[in-house]
Amino acid sequence: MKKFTCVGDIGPLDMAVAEALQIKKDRFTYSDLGRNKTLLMIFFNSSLRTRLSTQKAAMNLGMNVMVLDVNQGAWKLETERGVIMDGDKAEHLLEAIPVMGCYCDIIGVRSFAGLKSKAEDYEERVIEQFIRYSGRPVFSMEAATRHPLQSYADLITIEEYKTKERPKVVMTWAPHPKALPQAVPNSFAEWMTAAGYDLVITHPHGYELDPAFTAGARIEYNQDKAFEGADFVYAKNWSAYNDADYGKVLSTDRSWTVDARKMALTDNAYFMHCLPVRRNMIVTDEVIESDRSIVIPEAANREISAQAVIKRLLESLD
Ligand code: AN0
Ligand code: CP
Repeated sequence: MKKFTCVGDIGPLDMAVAEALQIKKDRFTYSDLGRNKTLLMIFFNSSLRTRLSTQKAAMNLGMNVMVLDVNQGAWKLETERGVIMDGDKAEHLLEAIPVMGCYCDIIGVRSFAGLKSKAEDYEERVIEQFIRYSGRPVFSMEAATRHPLQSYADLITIEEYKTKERPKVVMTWAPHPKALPQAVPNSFAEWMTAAGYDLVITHPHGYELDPAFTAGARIEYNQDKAFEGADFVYAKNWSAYNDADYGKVLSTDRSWTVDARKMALTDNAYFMHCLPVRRNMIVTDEVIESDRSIVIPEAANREISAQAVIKRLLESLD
């Protein structure tokens, strides 16, 4: 595997899950694989889980790790070609990327959607330039349109907790005060349909996602109806994807907050969220603290998905 940005990069999912569960049994089996190899993690945006779990995963593989927060301490980067750089940006991404590639063997990149231009976001300009110009295997730590390390961890978690071969998984939009990317829900839909689960997506009108990601899922605008018989409830906020409202917050309607009444409509579903979560906007205290909430084991699996991905990238090095 030379890059990891989407579900297609990881190959058959049953093998990816089996490999992850093997790693989870003994995460130090491959502690020599990354000897004298360096992982560079580049963050254009904040992170708690991705930062810590990915660093831990690389350390489990014996790697050295460097972390750069581009917006804290590095030069401000221009990303557009052709710009006269007479403003506050001192360096261009087109020099910065190959330079970063000189100092490491593998690069992880976090670069969220700007939510200003749909075309720019959905072309994945930043991570695609890293893939093209760094000379190194690159993996996504959440790019503009996908968060595959999260979805891989979500898949591992569902495989661990499911009691039916083909569980009903409900991804529900929930309110949030700020405009958030569609990366997590896009990616979740892509991975859950690839896994063959019964995926139902529920959201208010206007919050339709890119059909390229949701093909194979059922869309249900009535949240109560969607929750009926669910085995897993996956809550997430996202901003609008449609052309007219791209990147906007169309609703903060708290009748969409996941609460105990709604969870009672399910088949005793587990509650999931990628975190960070805003309590009593996305989900009530009661639900996230309940014994059906698996948000912490879900976050713990981020170390496992990252390790499985970095292991494959290390195995592909010349
Ligand atoms: C980000 C998002 O929604 O994409 C990161 C989630 C892992 N969330 C926030 O910015 C709150
Ligand atoms: N779930 C997730 O990616 O969390 P962070 O933004 O804290 O890395």
